[in-house]
Amino acid sequence: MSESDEYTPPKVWTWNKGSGGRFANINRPIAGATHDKELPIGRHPIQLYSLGTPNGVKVTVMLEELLALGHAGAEYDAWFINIGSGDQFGSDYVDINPNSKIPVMTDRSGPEPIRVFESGSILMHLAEKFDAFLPAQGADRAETLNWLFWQMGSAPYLGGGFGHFYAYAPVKIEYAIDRFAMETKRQLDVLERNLADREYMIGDEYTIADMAIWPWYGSLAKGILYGSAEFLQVHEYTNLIRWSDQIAARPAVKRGQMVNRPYGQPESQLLERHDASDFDTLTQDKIPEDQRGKVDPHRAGLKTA
Ligand SMILES: N[C@@H](CCC(=O)N[C@@H](CS)C(=O)NCC(=O)O)C(=O)O
Repeated sequence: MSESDEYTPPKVWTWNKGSGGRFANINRPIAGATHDKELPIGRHPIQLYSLGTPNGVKVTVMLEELLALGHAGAEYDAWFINIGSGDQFGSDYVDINPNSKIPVMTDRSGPEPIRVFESGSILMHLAEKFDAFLPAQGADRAETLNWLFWQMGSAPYLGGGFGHFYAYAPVKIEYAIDRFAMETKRQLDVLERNLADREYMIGDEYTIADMAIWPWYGSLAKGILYGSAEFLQVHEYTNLIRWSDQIAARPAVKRGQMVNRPYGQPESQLLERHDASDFDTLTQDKIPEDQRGKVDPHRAGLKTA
């Protein structure tokens, strides 16, 4: 197929399994489980099943920030979900997230486990549970939720729109890249203007809005996403870059980014996190070479905490 090929949609859409492109093997037009699979449950009140993508990082950053504040109830087990091999379609997984996406969390601190899916919902659940990073009332609370929901509604245009057509689609379609590059630059400018006279998204206070926006737009502004720095001229968004650097420097953010991360430098990858000490002892550079990348060291019996 080339861009100049005419495409006339048939009367009824049918599933073309060989459509190509990254992720084509996991995309399906139906929901639900494809196989029976139990999910492991660890010893902590919070069980997270995730992967170190921008949507996953929002939650691990929040949990690390809560722990840094001294909230022991935010101790968590972070289990590695390989979306490339379809873990999100296992039966237990679909029971807690019928949408089959990472991240998903169960809060097992009460009499019955509570399932929480959608990263924005997870951030709100944790913020309300620990009364942290979400102002309790008034204009600041409204402003935090404004930006939190802005992120949830905007990032699909960045990831599913721009990122997909610029970096992952099997053909480069000018119309699609142009449309989503325009929208992405508009969104970057929305953030740039907001951060011109605010330290964080809502003002002086660091909130779940920053945690939701940073993994997507902070990375984009730093040229980390989709190899698109020059194409989008991201260096022009100087307020956004200042904010992005400021957040990246937080110790909890550094830790949160490492969790469930299967790429990057070996010392930045902690495939699963079950204990605070794992950051020092179980990153991929610290485990035997024949175990790296294949299994989590906990599951391999290298650590039993
Ligand atoms: N709106 C969802 C989006 C989650 C999402 O798109 N997750 C992606 C990874 S970043 C995923 O699990 N993809 C697997 C799939 O599409 O099968 C959220 O914020 O939690």
